[in-house]
Amino acid sequence: MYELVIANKNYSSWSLRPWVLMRALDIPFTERLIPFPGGNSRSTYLPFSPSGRVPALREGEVTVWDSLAIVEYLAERHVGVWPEDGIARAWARSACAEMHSSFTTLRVICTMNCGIRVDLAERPPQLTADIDRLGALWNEGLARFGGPFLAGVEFTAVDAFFAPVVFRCQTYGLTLGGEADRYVSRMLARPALVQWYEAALAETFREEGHEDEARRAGRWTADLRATA
Ligand SMILES: N[C@@H](CCC(=O)N[C@@H](CS)C(=O)NCC(=O)O)C(=O)O
Repeated sequence: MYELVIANKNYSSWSLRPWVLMRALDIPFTERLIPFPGGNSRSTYLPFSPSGRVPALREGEVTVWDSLAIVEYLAERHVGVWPEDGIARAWARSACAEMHSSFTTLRVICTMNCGIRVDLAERPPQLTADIDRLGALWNEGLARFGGPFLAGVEFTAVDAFFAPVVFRCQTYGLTLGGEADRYVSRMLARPALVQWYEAALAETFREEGHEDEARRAGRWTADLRATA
């Protein structure tokens, strides 16, 4: 049985990726959620992950860290992680790698915080550029492979990789244009995302670093999270 080590569902975008993929594909695992301790969290996660970061997937003697490595590990063991069609698979892998290495401004300004709604204070050109690129990428995948998911009819790793961005669209009211906006609505209704979201809203622990980042982003118009 796999054990997936993750952090707070409200904040941890990297944890969400393998979690939502495994849920969507019905891959059984036990979840070990270790909330961000505040300050330097590396020592908290080091017993579970050599990088001191989560997510980490553990199976017997094997530990796999980093969301992309986890996805590839799962792809060697389960069907459906990547699209069956070779062209869609190449596109999906490229889009995942782009998400992994780019969209820095989006990640920094619009940190994942599932349970709040924010009016962005400003939209610097680099944020607009990231949002435009996102819209172009999603609209390309949806048009080329026919939807309803980014690389075709099935939910695959590329949808899991962009699931944190779907929550960011909801939190910060980002619109991407065209079919991409309908994709956001479809994704938010998927059972695996609904499960994650409900658990995120139910969390009562807060971590000041993440809260500060979200305060810097703009004016909060709602905080839907449970209070202790
Ligand atoms: N590239 C890594 C990033 C992992 C990452 O940064 N995780 C955050 C949680 S969302 C973390 O563990 N932060 C703790 C720290 O950096 O001290 C991945 O894809 O898994």
